[in-house]
Amino acid sequence: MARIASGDMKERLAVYFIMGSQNSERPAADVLKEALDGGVTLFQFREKGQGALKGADKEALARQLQHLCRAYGVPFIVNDDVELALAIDADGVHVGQDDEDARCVREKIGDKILGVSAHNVEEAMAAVDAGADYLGVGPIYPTSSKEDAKEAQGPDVLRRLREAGITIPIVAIGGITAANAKTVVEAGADGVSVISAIASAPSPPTGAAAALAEAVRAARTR
Ligand code: TZP
Ligand code: MG
Repeated sequence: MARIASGDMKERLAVYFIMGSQNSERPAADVLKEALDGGVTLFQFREKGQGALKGADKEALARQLQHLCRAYGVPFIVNDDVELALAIDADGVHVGQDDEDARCVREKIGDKILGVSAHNVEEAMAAVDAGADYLGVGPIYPTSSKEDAKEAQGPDVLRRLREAGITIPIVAIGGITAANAKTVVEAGADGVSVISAIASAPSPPTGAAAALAEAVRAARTR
């Protein structure tokens, strides 16, 4: 297997849904299936925070959600947990600045997808050097889905990264909705990454996912 091509990665980032069992009162598999029906293009299993599953329970849920993603042909990315990603043969790993060093993760995962969170030009350049396939940039807007989230930066951070010559795929994160998706794509993001816009949408979240997909599609063709 070769590394994912940049153009394919950009396509995949259109609607990047992130979720763990802590993000919904409903079964995660139900929420994910309905979101996939709406057009989610990439999924990240992020099991962390209060009430998050651990050990065998975490792995069992990961396998269940991975199975669903496979049925839809949607890549399955694991947040932080390289060992879990390797154990279940996930499609990739996403790490933040405080997690395992991106270069070490790249060595361990070979050609799997590597996503790295970046908040500024310096972090973005280091992530590119370390072998990231995409950058997660945010929070763009205020968010209540991440306990230790930094201050919201606004869409200008995306513009600054592009102006500094960062050309790799970028997904915007933090407080993104169908209403502001156009703004972040126009500022330089290839797609949007969301937790609450889908996980906390009225049930079923199929329409919420479809609205995000439509907003990104429309913004890209402008
Ligand atoms: N990283 C930066 S903001 C964030 C993460 C994981 C949470 C995004 O959640 P929401 O609900 O889409 O604002
Ligand atoms: Mg992390």
